[in-house]
Amino acid sequence: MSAYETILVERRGRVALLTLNRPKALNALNARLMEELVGAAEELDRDPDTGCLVITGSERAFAAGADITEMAPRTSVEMYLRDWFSAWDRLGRLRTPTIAAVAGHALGGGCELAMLCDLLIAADTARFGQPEVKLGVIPGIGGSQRLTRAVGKAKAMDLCLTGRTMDATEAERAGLVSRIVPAADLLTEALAAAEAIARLSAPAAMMAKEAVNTAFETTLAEGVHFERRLFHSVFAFADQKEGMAAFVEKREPEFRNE
Ligand code: CO8
Repeated sequence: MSAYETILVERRGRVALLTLNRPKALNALNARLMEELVGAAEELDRDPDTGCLVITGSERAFAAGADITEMAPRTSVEMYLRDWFSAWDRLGRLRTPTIAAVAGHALGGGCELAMLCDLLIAADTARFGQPEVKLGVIPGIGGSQRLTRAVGKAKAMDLCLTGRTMDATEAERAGLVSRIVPAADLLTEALAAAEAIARLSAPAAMMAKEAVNTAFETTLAEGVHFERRLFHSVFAFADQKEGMAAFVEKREPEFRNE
């Protein structure tokens, strides 16, 4: 994999760890970082040896938002013509399960990046918010939509209109965060979760992800129908036979992703 300026990429077996690496700017998301992170994630996603991606930042900040210095002089027409920041949508289309491991600030685009991941594991130091309104703008990477789906209108309005932040406990209670762990254990816990996911049958894990994501895009009846059809199709996989045989034989399954 090529060398990057704004991220670090590390392989740990079937798990890939992507670390945002602009510590002096609290991992502010500039265009370079967006291109590198999305490009690296897509490359890993295409690799059948990748079973799970973990995206993390530093102890102080997961990411303090889009890079305000870079964004400030932009014009509306320039942003429209370049479809500014639409590359982030590609992260939401990855098929490999993704985990955001969040410590410190996850603000604006940082909160939106975390919400683009499938699981959000938060350190007890994490703080989430959509403070764009304080800068005279609004969320632009899906914050108003994904936050509202995650925590409901009452809290989403509160965060988007006041710009206040929520701590990890409030975020977990509200449904934004999957798990809270002590800050010192964040990476260990996130990597352990990633390794557990990466040991599963990859097609089954991908289908589970697809089924859950479909819940956000469709009616209940259509979603249940889609899930049922996926469920039926899973019985064509050798991994289904292996998984159930292993249960009956009281041993660990050996999935071959087929
Ligand atoms: N952009 C650029 N630089 C930043 C950012 C940022 N978002 N956040 C922090 N930095 C820089 C600071 O300028 C500072 O740099 P320097 O040392 O050179 O002065 C350095 O990081 C450290 O920051 P602070 O000194 O401010 O650290 P504090 O611990 O005092 O405060 C905070 C930390 C509270 C996180 C504070 O830095 C802050 O409020 N940051 C901005 C948070 C914010 O408003 N985020 C939202 C940005 S807008 C956005 O994300 C919109 C996304 C959608 C765009 C879609 C377009 C189509």
